[in-house]
Amino acid sequence: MLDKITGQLYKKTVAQCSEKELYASLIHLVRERAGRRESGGGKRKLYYISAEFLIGRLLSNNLINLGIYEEIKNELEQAGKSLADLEEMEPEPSLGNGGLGRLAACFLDSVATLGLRGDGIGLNYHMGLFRQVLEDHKQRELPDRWIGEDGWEIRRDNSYTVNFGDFSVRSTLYDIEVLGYENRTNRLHLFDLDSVDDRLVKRGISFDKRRIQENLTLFLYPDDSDEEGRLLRLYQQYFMVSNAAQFILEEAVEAGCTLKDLQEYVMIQINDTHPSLIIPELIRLLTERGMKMKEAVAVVTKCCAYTNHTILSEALEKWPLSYIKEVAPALAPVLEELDARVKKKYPDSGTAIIDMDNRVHMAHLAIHYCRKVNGVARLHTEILKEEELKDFYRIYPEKFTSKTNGITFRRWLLHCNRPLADWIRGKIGDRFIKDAMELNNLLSLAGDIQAGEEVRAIKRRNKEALAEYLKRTQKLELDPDSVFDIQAKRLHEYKRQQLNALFAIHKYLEIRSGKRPDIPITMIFAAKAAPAYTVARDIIHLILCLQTLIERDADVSPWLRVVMVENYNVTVAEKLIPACDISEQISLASREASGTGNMKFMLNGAITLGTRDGANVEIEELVGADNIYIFGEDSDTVLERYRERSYSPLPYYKKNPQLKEAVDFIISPRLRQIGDATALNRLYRELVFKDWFMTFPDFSDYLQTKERALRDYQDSAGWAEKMIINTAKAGYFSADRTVAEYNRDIWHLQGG
Ligand code: 26Q
Repeated sequence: MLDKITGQLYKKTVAQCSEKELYASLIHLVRERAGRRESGGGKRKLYYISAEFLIGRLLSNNLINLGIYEEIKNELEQAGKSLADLEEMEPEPSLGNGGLGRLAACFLDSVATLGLRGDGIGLNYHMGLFRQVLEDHKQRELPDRWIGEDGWEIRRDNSYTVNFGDFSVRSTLYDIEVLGYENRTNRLHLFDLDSVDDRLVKRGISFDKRRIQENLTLFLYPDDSDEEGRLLRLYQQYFMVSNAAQFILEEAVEAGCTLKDLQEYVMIQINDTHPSLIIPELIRLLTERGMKMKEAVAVVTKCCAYTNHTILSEALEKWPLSYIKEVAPALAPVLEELDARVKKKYPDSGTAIIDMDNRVHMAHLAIHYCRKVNGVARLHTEILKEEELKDFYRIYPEKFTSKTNGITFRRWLLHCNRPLADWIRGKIGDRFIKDAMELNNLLSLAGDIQAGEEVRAIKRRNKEALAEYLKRTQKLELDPDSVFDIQAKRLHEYKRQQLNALFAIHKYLEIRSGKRPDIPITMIFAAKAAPAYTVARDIIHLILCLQTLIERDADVSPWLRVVMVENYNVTVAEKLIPACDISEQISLASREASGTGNMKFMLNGAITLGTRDGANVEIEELVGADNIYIFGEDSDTVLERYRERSYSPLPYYKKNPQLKEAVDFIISPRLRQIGDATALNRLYRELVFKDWFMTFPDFSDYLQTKERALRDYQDSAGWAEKMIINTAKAGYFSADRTVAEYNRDIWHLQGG
């Protein structure tokens, strides 16, 4: 099959082609086949608009979704070539920070797989999230250029004008085809600016933030914590929504829409508030075309829905009205009008769009002027309704709905863990690929000795593969005979990598004092910190110092290893997740909206060690208390503490000698010899005097629960039973289920 393409393109057989030629031929082949699958579906179309699409590498997934993976792999093998080598050539498009961006990518896969008409709309960042290098026990950031000559992007003819306050720009559209599993092909539309200049990037990832016409789509914005560059981010947002609005109206009108009936043609899902300016922008365009304000507002409200991904107030976007007047002056009167309508109807200032300090609350805008608002897990939605957004819930109870996140099993099982996928196929057939609830049929194998040995053998092979990969790419040495305990996610205080690091210190001191664990433990961390987020950088520093300390300690290192894997991204996740025994999901209860890594680990047979937070709550319900390790205070207690502002870490520190010993070790001479005393001191003080995410109250329970997990791990048959139950119960977390629910309750698209 590939021979035909290489013949056409290069007049060569597969065996004669270079890797570069084969890679280009595969892209060609995929495109040819993808293009044949676009028909079907009803009149209404979904536009999933998001500042991030963390799509990851596409080659293998596209081959899987076309159903030709095995065939191509064999054809290459017969010609003496390896598909794995070609996969490694593909640069990863890291067009997202973490969960929110990856969710958008999983949803695109599921929308196409369910045969629904739905495209993504975002920005064509020339550099995705920075590449992380770990040096001198610190994170350094490098630019990550991913666009090359042979890629998946197709340049389109669409081009629009975007008017900013002081100048105008023209856009260019690039498309990436999104192939559903044995179903339709949709598109990811990424808008770019022709005048972008890559040469603006100086040392690392720094660049002149004021030269908007040259830098607008240069970078994915990596910070959710610093003030600098906020204006640039607003320029990016307006560029995205202005293009999106023009594009959507153009497509609708072409399909026969009269604008008054826009909701019959268009459904827009707004991924967090980042694209929420599409609401006033669409209203503006409709009134420009002669529609009355009142009607335009009603029409647009019917077309839009908003997903909230966070309850952290610092992550809720508020823009000074003056910024909006500078960046998108045409939107200011529309926002003022929308705000006036709200204030007239609901005088309570807590629900205003523009507050007393003239800041525009993007979430408030989205809630008032969308038909639906959803949280991303049950607990998260409950907290929104009862706490964070309670004033809005009172006004619009019918708008609120919960949509527990999901993941695509094509990437997070079939592609990343072929041995397990094949094993499942052998046991229950392959219907689970399209109907994930079929995995439940594995339950009859839980407790089966033979089946247990088989899944353990697969896990063992995956651990070896990870060890081999990390040795080859990062010179890290891992012992596959040890238990792999993994925490892989963005670095954030609320996710509490620091709690896990305190465990590492505790364990280290225990081993030093002569108490060896029954089985060696490998603690694996993988995380990027926002460049401006000092505490997060300090936590990385601590972990790297511990890594070195233990590496150099011949008494401890046979029993405990701490490793920080460099440059965590989708590609690395695909290697880590199948090799995990214990999945760390230890956020402070109430802070993690859902988590999706937790689902990926569970699906791949890891057992969760976690708090009752986000989707962990739903995991616990599904697998039962025997098949998950839950610890720590619950969200009600935590929320109460926040309300009372009563929390102080000091009493815990003083009362608990094990905790004090671990925390004090951060500033011990042994660590300061390895690391940077300023950073270690700062972290120590942060914990002892603030501990904003309440690690100290959970420390003891965490310790005990983790020890229990480590003990249970040694009962191999019992552990294998838990593994099978976790995989069997993961079906609920298929993004196909999530997307089907969005469609049932929000989008109402016709299936293709
Ligand atoms: C905001 C303002 C200025 C600059 C940046 C930002 C910004 C950027 C990215 C704010 C938030 C994000 C990303 C948020 C995110 O990834 N949230 C995660 O979403 C997942 C999918 O729903 C959930 O599973 C996670 O629990 C949630 O943390």
